[in-house]
Amino acid sequence: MNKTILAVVIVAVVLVGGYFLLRGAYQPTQPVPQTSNQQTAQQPINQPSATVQPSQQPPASQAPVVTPTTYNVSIQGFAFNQKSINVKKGDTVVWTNKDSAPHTVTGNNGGPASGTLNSGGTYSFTFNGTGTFDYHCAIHPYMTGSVVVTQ
Ligand SMILES: [Cu+2]
Repeated sequence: MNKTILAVVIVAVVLVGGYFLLRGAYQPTQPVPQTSNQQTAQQPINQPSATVQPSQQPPASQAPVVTPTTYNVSIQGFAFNQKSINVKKGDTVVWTNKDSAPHTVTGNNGGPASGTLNSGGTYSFTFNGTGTFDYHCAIHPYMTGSVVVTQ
C-alpha cells in the first residue's frame, strides 16, 4: 500500500510540476504581442507632429525687380530723333543736343522742362506717370516730339 501511495504522489507531483512548467513556458509569449501592438498603434500618432517641418519654402511672392531703362534721344538737324519713343513707367529719357544751335525739351503740358540746352548739353527726365507726353523746342516750336509711357 505505501508503495502505491508513493507512486501516486510522484505521478501527481510530475503532472502538477509539468503543468506549471508548461504554463511558465507559454506565459512569456503572451505579453509580447500586446506591447508590440501598443507600439505600432502609437507610431501613427507621433508621425504627423514629426513631419510638420517642411514649411521653409522661400517666399516666391516677392515682386520681381524691374530695372528702369534709360533711353537716349538726340537733338540733331533741328529735330528730335527719335520723334516718338515708347517707355515704361519709371524709365528715364536723356536728350542730347548734337546741333551747334541751342534747343530745349519743353513739355506741352508739364513734364520735361530742360531750359536752354547748348551744343553738347544733355537733359534727363524720369517718367513716373503713364500717358503720352508731347514736348517741343521752345526756341524752334516746329520741333516736336512725344514720349508714350505705359505701366
Ligand atoms: Cu530748338
